[in-house]
Order: sequence, then C-alpha cells, then structure tokens
Amino acid sequence: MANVKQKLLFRNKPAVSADRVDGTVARSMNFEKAGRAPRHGKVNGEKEQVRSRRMSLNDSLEGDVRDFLVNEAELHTYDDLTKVNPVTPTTVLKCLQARYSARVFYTHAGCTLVALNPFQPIPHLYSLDVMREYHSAPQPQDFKPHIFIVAEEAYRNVQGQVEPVDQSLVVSGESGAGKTWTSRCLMKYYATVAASSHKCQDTVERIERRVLDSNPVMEAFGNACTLRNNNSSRFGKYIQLQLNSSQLLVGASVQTYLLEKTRVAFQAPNERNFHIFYQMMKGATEKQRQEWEMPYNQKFSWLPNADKTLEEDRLQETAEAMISLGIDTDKRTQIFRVLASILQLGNVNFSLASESQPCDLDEESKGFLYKTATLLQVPVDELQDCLTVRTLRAGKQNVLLKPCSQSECVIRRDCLAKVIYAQLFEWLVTFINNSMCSDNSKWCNFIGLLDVYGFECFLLNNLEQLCINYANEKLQQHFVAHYLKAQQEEYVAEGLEWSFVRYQDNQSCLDLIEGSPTGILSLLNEECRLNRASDAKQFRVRLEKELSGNTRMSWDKFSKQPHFIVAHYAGRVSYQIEGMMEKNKDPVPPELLSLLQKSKNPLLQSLFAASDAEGNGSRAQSKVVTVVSKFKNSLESLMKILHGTTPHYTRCIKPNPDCRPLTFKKEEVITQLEACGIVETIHISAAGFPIRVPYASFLQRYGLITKTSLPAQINNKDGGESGEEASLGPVVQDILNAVLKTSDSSTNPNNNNLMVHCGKTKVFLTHGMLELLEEQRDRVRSQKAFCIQCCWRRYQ
Ligand code: AOV
Ligand code: MG
Repeated sequence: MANVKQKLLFRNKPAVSADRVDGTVARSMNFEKAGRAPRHGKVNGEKEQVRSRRMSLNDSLEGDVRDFLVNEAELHTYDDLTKVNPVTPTTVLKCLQARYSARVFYTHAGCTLVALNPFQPIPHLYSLDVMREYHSAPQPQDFKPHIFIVAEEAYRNVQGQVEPVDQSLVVSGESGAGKTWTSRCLMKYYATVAASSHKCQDTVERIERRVLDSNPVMEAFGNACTLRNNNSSRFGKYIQLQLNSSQLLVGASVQTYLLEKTRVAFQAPNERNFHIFYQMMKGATEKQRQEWEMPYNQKFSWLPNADKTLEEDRLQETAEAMISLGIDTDKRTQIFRVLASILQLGNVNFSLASESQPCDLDEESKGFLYKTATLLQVPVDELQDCLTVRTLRAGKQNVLLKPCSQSECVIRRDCLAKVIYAQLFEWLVTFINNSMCSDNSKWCNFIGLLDVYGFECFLLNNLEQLCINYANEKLQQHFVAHYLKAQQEEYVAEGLEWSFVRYQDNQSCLDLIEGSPTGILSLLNEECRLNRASDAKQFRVRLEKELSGNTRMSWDKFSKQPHFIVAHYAGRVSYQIEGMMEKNKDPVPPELLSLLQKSKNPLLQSLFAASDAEGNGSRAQSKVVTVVSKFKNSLESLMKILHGTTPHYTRCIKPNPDCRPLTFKKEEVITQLEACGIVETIHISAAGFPIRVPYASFLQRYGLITKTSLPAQINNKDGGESGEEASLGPVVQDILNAVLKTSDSSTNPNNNNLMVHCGKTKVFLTHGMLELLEEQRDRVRSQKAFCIQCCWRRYQ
C-alpha cells in the first residue's frame, strides 16, 4: 500500500470540464512586437496543407540545423516525444523507431503514453517485482516510461490533494495494437498494489480474483480471431475498479459497448467465430460432447478455421473463471447447451420455397433442427414454423400465415442465433457485475479502464464502422481538450501569458454525425421510424438534401453503389448505405421471441422474459429503439463519466500489420500516429511553439548574430545549471530583437509565424522564427567569410 506521502507526489491534474470541449482555447503570448496579430490554429480544411508543410519543413531542414535540433544518435534515449526537436511527424517516427530497435517499448508523448507492441513476451517487463518497484518508488515518473507509471500516477491521483478524484485510463489504438493486453496489465497491477495485506479477509481476496477472472470469460465470449488479431475484442469495454477510502480494491463494474453479434452467423474469409465455440469443440470431455451433440468429427458451418491452434482455445480456464465468478454448475450447463444449440442451428439449410408452401428441410437439416430444438428445449415443429412462416396480424383477431422465401428463412435463422448470443452476452456481463460490484457504501472512488475498438476503415464499411468511428471522434475530442489544457499548464509554468488562439477541433465532424435534426444518425433514425418501402433510396435522398453543403461529407464517385464519405479526423471513410437501415432497425421476428420465452431452459426463459419491455419484442413502431440510439446514449453516459474523471491516455501502436515480433514498419506506424491522434497532438503543439531551445544552446548557435558569445563559466559547464541558464534570458532577448528588426513585418507574409517566447530556461520558437534565425545566421556567416576573403586578398 502506498503511504500517503507517496500518494501526493504526482501533481493532481483537475478533470477537464465539459465546457472546455468547444474547440476554442484562449491563450496569449507575451511577444512584445506591436501589432502582431494573434496566431490562429489551422481549421480542419487546411490541416493536410499544414501537415505536408510541417513534414517537408523538417525534411528540408539543412543537415546542420537538423543536427543542432535533432541528435539522431541519441534519439532512442528520449523518454518523451516532446523532447524531440523539432516535433514533427518525421522526427517522432524516427525516435520511436530508434527506441523500438533498442527494445524500448514505452515512450511518453507529453500527457500521453505511446506503447509499441513487441509481439512477443518480454521477460520481466510486467513481473511482480517490476510492479512493486514502480509502486514503491518515491518518483515513479523518473523511471523508464512504462504502463505502470500511468497506473501508479492514476492510483496516487485518486487521493487528490484537495479531494479524491476519479481517474480514467483510456487505452486506444488499432486492432492488434495491444489495448486489451494493456488493460489486462493495468488490472493485474491494481489487483496487486491495491490488494489487502490481510489475506485472511476472504472477501477482498475473492474480489481481486473475480476482477481478474472476468477477463478470460469476457474474452472467451466477446473475442475472436480476425485477420488483424488472433484475439480481437469484438466489443468495447469500460471497467471501473472501485477503491475504498484506504485505496483498496473492493469491487468493480463493467460496461460493454456494441458486441459484434453478426459474427455468430457470419465469419469473413479466414476469420473465426467467438473463441468460446472453439473452446467447446476442442476442450469438451466425452460426456460433454454427448451432452452438446458435438462429436469429434462433426463439421459446423459457423465454426470455420477450427483447425487453427490458438492460445485462446482453453475451455478449462474459461470454466474455472466462470466458477470463480460464481456461475454454478446448473447455469454453466444451461449456458453451454444454449451455445451448442447455436452451432447446430448454423447447419440447418432450407430448400427453395414455392409461393404457397413453406421452405422444406432435407434430412440432414432436419436432424440439426431437431438437435437445436432439443438443446434449446423448445418444440421442434414450432421452431421450424418460426423459421419458415411469418405471422401477420391485422388487428387483434385476424392472423395471416405467410410462407417465407428461402432467403427470408436464412435471415430468420441467423437472427435467432444473433439474438440468443447477444442476450447471453448481456446476461453474462450483468452476472459478472453482480459478482464483482461492491456495495455503494463500501467504495468511494474508482479508476476506470477504457478498452474500445480503434478507428476502422475497411473496403466496405457499414453501421458498425460508423458507430465505432463516431466513438473515436468523441474520444479524440475529449483527448484534444485534455491535451490543450496540459499544454496551457506547461506554458503557464514557463511564464507564457495567454491571448486568443483558436484551435478548431473535430466538432464539425461530430455535428455531421450526431447533430439534430439533420445529422447522419438523426436522419437514419427518422427514416427507420418512417419505415418506408425503398428505405435505402429515401435515406440517400435525405442525406443529399440535408447535408449536401457539409464540407465533412461527400459522395464516393468511384463506387457503383451509393456510398457517402465522412472526413474523420483520422481519415476519410466511405460508408455503404445499402443495409444500414436494416442494421439500425435490427428487427427480431416476434414469433422467435415468443418461442424462446416458452423454452424449458430456465436461462433462456430469463433471457427473453423481459424482451418486450426492452424493445426487442413485438414492438409498436413508435417504440423502436434503434441500434444507433442505444449506442449514442451509452456513449453519452460514457463521456459524462470521462468528463468527471482525470484522464490518462495510452496510445497503443501496432508496428507491423502481420503481428511479427520486433518488426517496425514506418508507413504502418505513421498512419497510426495520425489515426490515434499523436500527429494531431503534434499539430496542436505546432500551433504553439514546436521548437524549444535551452538558452545556452541558443547562444552558442545564434550568438554570432549580435557578436555575443556564451559566458565562459557556462560554456565550460556544458550548458550550465538552470539558474545560470536563466540569467542568459536578456542576452537571448537582445538577439531575438535584433533578428526581428531586420524582418519586414509589413511585407513578410509569414509574420504570423514569427512567434517567440523566452521562458524561464528556454526559448520557445515557431518554425517561422527558426527559419528567420537560420537566415540571419547564414547571412552573418557569409558576411564574415567575405570579410576574411577581402582581408586575405589585401594581405596578399
Ligand atoms: P487490441 O486489443 O488492441 O486489438 P491485443 O491487446 O489483443 O490488441 O494485442 C494483440 C496481441 O499483441 C496480443 O495477443 C499479444 O500477443 C500481443 N501483445 C500486445 N501487447 C503486448 C505486450 N506489451 N507484450 C507482448 N505482447 C503483446 V482489437 O481487440 O483487435 O482492437 O478489436
Ligand atoms: Mg482488444
């Protein structure tokens, strides 16, 4: 347990208040040249230009200046990317590459931690000893960058100096970057350092175990092998670790977001279904095989790539974790029977239907249907009717039965599997919460861990990607507000005053997506509510009508289908309109729900008992709760929670697309740095002073402009103590004044760029100012060279 003294060591950053997320930040520079206009951050439309200008500026820097600013040989030693000088995407990339080659996987980026995935276990990096070292250090931030620094900072910050402050650790990055791995490390860290030292307290020990055991269960049911990651989370997760007043872990609660339930009935080529099905197939005992109707050689359509060996295929571990969470034998039996029924259902195929007759099933399918019904504990003939015949109601009395077409039967079959799996997953999450959650009176603060899917851009993107990317826009906005605040604090610490600089964040993109009444989501909901015949066409017309003037949206000219493009902060994504309405309505035929309610399986009964009330049942049109409405609501509550906490950001980076150990691909990394906002952060910092030069170095390089040299006592000390360095401020200011006098501010179009500030120990410069200084330095040097030549000639 950290003592109180240690807890106070980290500066407690106040939470970012919601009203700061407005894209405008006020700040001023104490630059004294009269009439200098406040510098404006670039609006989004100009970002690309700024980005390429920044990159080319760095690339075009003379080797000499670059050496002065960037010491390539030392790049791997920079623990913080903000120390890289100048901060540009190229230098940041080089620094990360140098560190990765030196087997250093964590680097600070101001208030963010960048984590590069080594793709192989690194011995001792996360051992108990290392945890204890970081936990017991008086100043962990003086240690090498590590996820445990972030963990410890949050842990100490909870006990704020004025009052306790809840903390959030936001872990982001693309698929396979290491978010879930990082979240697991963080959970282990807290389960270790916040554990009660009195091991006799059985309940406390059980809580830590349960918190850790929630991982294998949720991963078994919610993760799957994809092309990008063998253990890809197919849902978002926010877990709150509840701490009591002595900072002991006394409970936890978890909130999940948007499980990719379509995976149950459809797996893309070379991808797999959720792990749990493979665990059952591979790990079942003989008795279980009989019980689950799963003989060794049985092939299941919804279980592709079963021959692939994955570390995650461990039934025993999942079952033990379920026991530890308190899921008793009866419930486990019911759960596995329900899961087994889904696999059987996937093997049921339908023959072509005639106008008046429902689809028939061949003998094999009949066998699978029978097993499905047995496992679900529902009558087989009723199951078949539900899958092949639609019941139409006209008023209360009149019921019309209409045979479904073959494709409708397939949709119904898949829908049955998806609704069962999604409800089962929700039930599990609720159970886990009940098992871990502590009494409200027993905990006072929490540390929240957010592990959500990163920005996604596939060849074909639909509603799932729109929701995921919308969530990422929200998080990016939260991050930018937080980052700007941290920057502001740093400038203030160095003595900068503030005037107005606008930095336009991604609000315009968020308005496009979530705006009411004409944002994409509102229009989508409105069309779903109207339930018109030609859904997709109408939706497209509405989008064109309402949003044609929006600069963040355009139409994909290269696609034959109507696809709209959204310019996200992380890149442009083209979304299919086709199928979006159906996905949003996510209808479940009422016949299927009433069948499940009749099941003899108590678990199924409880899963579907309240389904009408939840809006899944025979819903009146007015009560439709669409997928995006639910997602938007849960995202809004998440943002509310995040705004009430002190955030800590970790950006996981996947250094190569093939998950190869210790392989760094520059193109891969730079794209992610852009997508996860690190480059964005650099742009923000570029809107201020991206170049920071200690006074002594400044004098050494630019002293010749005013014929000033570095005082000998400082020169000898290789830069000098900071007190001595601070005394150089006036001399540095003189040089800057001299340089600025020579620049004609009325004719120089770049004059907004000529910003400079003398801090307490450093000069803060813009790129424009650096260029001007270099020009002056070159001019003085060539004059000198010319004089020497003249003297030499005269002497000769
Ligand atoms: P993700 O959560 O970011 O992807 P994971 O956390 O599942 O990615 O990481 C992918 C794989 O990378 C893991 O299974 C490990 O093999 C490896 N890995 C990640 N971090 C480390 C580390 N620090 N040390 C060693 N190996 C690591 V997704 O859930 O797909 O977005 O939806
Ligand atoms: Mg994951």
